[in-house]
Amino acid sequence: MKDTILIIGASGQIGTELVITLRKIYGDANVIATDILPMANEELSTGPFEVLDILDQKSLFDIVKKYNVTQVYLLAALLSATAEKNIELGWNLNMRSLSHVLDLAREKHIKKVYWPSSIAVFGPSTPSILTPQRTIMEPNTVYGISKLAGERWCEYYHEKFSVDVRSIRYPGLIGWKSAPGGGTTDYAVHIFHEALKSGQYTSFLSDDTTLPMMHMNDAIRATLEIMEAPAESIKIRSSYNVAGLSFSPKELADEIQKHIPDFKMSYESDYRQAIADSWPKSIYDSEAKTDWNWKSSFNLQELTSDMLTNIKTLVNQ
Ligand code: NAD
Ligand code: AKB
Repeated sequence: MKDTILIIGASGQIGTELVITLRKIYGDANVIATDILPMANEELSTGPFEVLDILDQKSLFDIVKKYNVTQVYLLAALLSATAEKNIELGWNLNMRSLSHVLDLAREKHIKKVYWPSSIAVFGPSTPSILTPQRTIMEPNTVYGISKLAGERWCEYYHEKFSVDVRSIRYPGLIGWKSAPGGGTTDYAVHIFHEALKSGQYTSFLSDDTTLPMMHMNDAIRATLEIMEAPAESIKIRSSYNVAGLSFSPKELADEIQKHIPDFKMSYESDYRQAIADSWPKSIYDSEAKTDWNWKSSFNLQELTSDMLTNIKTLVNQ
């Protein structure tokens, strides 16, 4: 039987790109895009789109049955910065959405689940350089706590109920097709748009705040690779570390200045600084490399050049 895929949170930064990529592989009609918001991006109109609040379990069930869904990619969440501003919704949405989807798999209505975790599962007591897969995990943000609890929930459902759930701890994701949705790493997307529009940017993180990041193309490829790997090669059912590259706002600004010599960067840290300071600077990902052949492909020069070229083309269209 051919798979039918349901994407929840399809209008977001990752969802938009994942829908486009999955429709190329599985066919437009077999990838159902859903979001709590009505369709805002025309690129999602190539196939089915439904408004779905993931907290409404009955509507989720109805859509799964209507389309004979076999795989769910759950992307709806409140990200780190937004969740700190609304901790009840952050916890409720991030945890209940996962329970609703895992329960569908436990009851055998769907076969496979993808749910992303984050580097936010780590905290201030975690070794911050080349953070290993297994280490101290004491996150101090509601987002990080929800992701860590979600990871334990995924592993539990796999071990107790044989649910085929797969997950990656994404770093900050940088893509040109869609806007980021309220994270601490969002500066690394906004900076490109502002550099081209106004020639200046004020970073809400300090110049030397190094964080793990990844080009969106690599993140989408990693997602497809882990989902397509044979079940027996997925040995970690909580979530896998994956590394892309690491840089600070100053290093990114310096790289942008090679393309836009007059680009001016200034720094005004806000509440997101404390979140960033609690996260690793770099990630060690040998398990993902060994288990499902993960390999990143963008360095800072390539990422900067790709972002500037594509955003320039987009705004000139
Ligand atoms: P986003 O904020 O851009 O998108 C989330 C989408 O979920 C939005 O379109 C929103 O409208 C939708 N949504 C919110 N509440 C909903 C509800 N009740 N029902 C249905 N949809 C709802 O987020 P993103 O960046 O695309 O992230 C997707 C996932 O990846 C999240 O779990 C996030 O934690 C994880 N992640 C993202 C990054 C990153 O850098 N973007 C890094 C690590 C992990
Ligand atoms: C955020 O900043 O909240 C996300 C993440 C790293 O999870 N980009």
